[in-house]
Amino acid sequence: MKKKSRALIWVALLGALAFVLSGCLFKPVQGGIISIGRPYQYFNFEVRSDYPDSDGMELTDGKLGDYTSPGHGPWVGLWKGEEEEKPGTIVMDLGSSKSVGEVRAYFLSGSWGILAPAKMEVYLSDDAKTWSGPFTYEPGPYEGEVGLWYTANVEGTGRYVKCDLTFNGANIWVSEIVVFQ
Ligand SMILES: [Ca+2]
Repeated sequence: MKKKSRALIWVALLGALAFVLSGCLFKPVQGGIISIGRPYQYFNFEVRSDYPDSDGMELTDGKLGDYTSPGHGPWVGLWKGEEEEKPGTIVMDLGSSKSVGEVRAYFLSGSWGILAPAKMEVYLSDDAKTWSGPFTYEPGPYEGEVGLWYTANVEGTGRYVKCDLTFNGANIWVSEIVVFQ
């Protein structure tokens, strides 16, 4: 009996947390956000030790960096990986196969000589081997110190969401990746 009520309390707490996180940070579109708290991995990136992804969850925690003082915001700084000519890649695991309608990512551009990516290409997969896509976003012209949302319109289903980010310089600074159903 005790175990059961303890489990119920945990379910209630987690439910409340999920509600607060999904409700107050972004305005959901379509079927809502399905990426908050989801794990992800970096490929062909070297995470900067001075701007680390400290808990390995900064890209799905709902917090955005402040582009006017980049040193103090929740930014993850990414150097080019070993294959310098290729994009850097982030692969998120949604936990199960889900329909995906949109993927957004928030980048720093213009501060400290850091430029947002030249483009973002999104792919979906159920096994992290065979990918559908790309669903591509290429930014228009921009100037000044800005935080930029890149938005790829996606149509498909998958458990894994892959973002290929083409460098526009030596660094990419990213603060959040949001997947909408
Ligand atoms: Ca974040």
